[in-house]
Amino acid sequence: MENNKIDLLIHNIGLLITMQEGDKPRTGSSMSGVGDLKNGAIAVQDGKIFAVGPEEEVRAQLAGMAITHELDAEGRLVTPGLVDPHTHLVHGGSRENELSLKLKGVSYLDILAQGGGILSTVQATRQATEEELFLKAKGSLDTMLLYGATTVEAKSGYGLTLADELKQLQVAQKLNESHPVDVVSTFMGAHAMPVEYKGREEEYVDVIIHEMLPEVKRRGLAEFCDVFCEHGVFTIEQSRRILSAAKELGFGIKIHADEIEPMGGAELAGELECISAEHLLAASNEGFAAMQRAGTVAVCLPATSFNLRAKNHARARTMIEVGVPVALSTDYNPGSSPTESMQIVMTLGCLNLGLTPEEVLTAMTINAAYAIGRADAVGSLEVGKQADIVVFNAYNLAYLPYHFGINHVNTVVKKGEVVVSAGCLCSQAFDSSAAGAAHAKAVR
Ligand code: IZC
Ligand code: ZN
Repeated sequence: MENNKIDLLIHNIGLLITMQEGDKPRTGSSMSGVGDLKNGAIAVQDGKIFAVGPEEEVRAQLAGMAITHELDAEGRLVTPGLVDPHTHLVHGGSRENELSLKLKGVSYLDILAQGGGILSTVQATRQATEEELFLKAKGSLDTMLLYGATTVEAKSGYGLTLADELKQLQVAQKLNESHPVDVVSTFMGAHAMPVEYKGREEEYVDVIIHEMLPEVKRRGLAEFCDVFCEHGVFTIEQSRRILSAAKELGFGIKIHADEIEPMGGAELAGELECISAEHLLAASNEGFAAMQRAGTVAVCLPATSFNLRAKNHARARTMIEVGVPVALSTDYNPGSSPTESMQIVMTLGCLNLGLTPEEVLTAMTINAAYAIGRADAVGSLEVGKQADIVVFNAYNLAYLPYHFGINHVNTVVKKGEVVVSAGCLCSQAFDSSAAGAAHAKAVR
């Protein structure tokens, strides 16, 4: 029997930004074509978009259908749910101790070389139980949702043993099953060299290739594999070995490339046809050309460069000019980017990378969705895609990056369900007070 019922109609949308149709990443001038229209409406059925467009046209399409629930947007701005394509969501502890070191001029790589940085989070993560990791990550996921993210990638890489990597990935899987936000998992055993492998680095690379990758695959715990290719972390040759093995096993592949030192990581991303390459502050023009040829998305992380007090920024304008699709992400992690807010990334994307508000939104919707293999389901508001929708307390797009450091989200709809209302988590979606208390406990 034909379903003659609309579950949710969002109407009186002052400015509706659909991102137009399509599941391909956008670059060049197409990053500016966001498909905006005034006086819009969106009809939702079974968690998916049934109709979207000017309100008069949508209502005409719904003639004769029952509407269960109506949401008046009161003239506000509506966009697709934001997609955060690069986070280190699941981890133990926090690293505010690094702030004073940073103020004294100690660099991120020096802190790591002294056994701090990622390695201190590895210790905290190994010590934490799965339950503790779950509660802490759930608190962060709640915050991400409150700030408008409806799909989030999560990397492992704070375990660095098979058992501890599996523990992190199982937490991400449980979050995906129990939280309104969709969590897409990436295995990142090659995030740091474990101290116990000092002087035997190639042996750890072998463990990743022969033990970890096959087991993660066998258990279906990650779709992607990522490597931190950086001076003093994993070399180009080690990165090539790990990513080639992952590709062979059927993982999508990603690489932290040329963040601090120019290593040829962008070139490697192109050579191996990575779905995305991340950071890229020190990437060369040849690297951009290789990425362009391979269709690799550049995931830029301006909150990280801000927080590391970097002197330079990723050359996002050049990337867009030469035809590399650009995505944006928080890089949420306890070291280089302790923020869950995609909205602060909007501001930094404009002011530090030189992107327009339209390019920023493209970078955190359809391009971000493509970078984690979800562009067929999310990243734009079009018929048949998931009804992941944000209503902002704003009336134009530029207002979001302009008025910075606060939360503009009014309402979030995830798969057709209202999960954030008047800026607060809806208790019927999950128990927000318990999550907040658990988060506070886990942080202590
Ligand atoms: O914990 O510092 N860059 N990985 C690569 C990170 C930052 C996360 C961290
Ligand atoms: Zn990262």
